[in-house]
Amino acid sequence: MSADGFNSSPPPGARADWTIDQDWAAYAPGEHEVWTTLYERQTKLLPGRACDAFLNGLDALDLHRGGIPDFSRINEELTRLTGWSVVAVPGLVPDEVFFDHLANRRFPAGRFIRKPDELDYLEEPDVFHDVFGHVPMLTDPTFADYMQAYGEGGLRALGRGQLHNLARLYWYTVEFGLLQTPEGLRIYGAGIISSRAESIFALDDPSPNRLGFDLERVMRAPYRIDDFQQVYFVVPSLQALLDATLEDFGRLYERLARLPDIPIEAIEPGDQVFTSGTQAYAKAGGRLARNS
Ligand code: HBI
Ligand code: FE
Repeated sequence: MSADGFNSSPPPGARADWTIDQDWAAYAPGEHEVWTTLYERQTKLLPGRACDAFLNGLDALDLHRGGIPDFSRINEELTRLTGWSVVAVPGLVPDEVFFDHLANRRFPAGRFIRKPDELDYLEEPDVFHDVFGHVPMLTDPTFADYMQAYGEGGLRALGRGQLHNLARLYWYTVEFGLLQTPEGLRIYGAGIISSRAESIFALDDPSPNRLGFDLERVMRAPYRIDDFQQVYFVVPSLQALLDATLEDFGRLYERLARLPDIPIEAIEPGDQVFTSGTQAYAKAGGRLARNS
């Protein structure tokens, strides 16, 4: 345990909590162009696909100024709305650092942006995935409370060695969650919203299952990090997401320890089924099939 209470020491140039200065003036014109290309692609596509909380957040934060946003400018409005702020980090940070930031209403966003030849897919979350994908939802008070509760839960889960269950909750909500609305299913998950192809696939493609959100069910579902999801979980409202964090996670983890994972493409008898998917995309080899 290092002096500041975290197990792993930060990379050179980063502070003890792994944050760095965004140094907005240091971005090259080409990096701002990548942001603008991605931003314009997604904002053409997302009306009618992204949920209202996301679209309202995009407007409230005025992200269309062109180019990579200056976090200090975003934070003036974001902090006024929900007390959240965006902090710059070099990339993925250790779990306990990540959860500590979320528990304190700080969203760690990668400072770097992908290269022009990586527009469609990248390994690690960059500033477009983090700030375009995640931050607009943090202007919604209910979702803002959910993300802080998730951070607090993450710190507790770390203490109990239960992180893998909680990582699935994050994955199937914050990253790849769908929301039920009177107009149909809408996206709130950042991993979908920041991806042109998955913004289409997640709502329109007959391949994936779309199932009703249930906390225990989600925590038993493995996930894919390298390709489109084979299942998406649908919440009836953002409030339902926040309400789920009020459950007694200790008893939930005890139940989960005795229950096997549910295969990623499976539909269980108790599932609320919005789409019983063909799994054709996954059967055809996924991303490889798409590019071939
Ligand atoms: N670090 N910067 C950053 N961004 C993430 O999304 C992130 C992370 N560290 C850990 C992590 N996510 C996951 O382990 C959690 O989502 C569970
Ligand atoms: Fe993310």
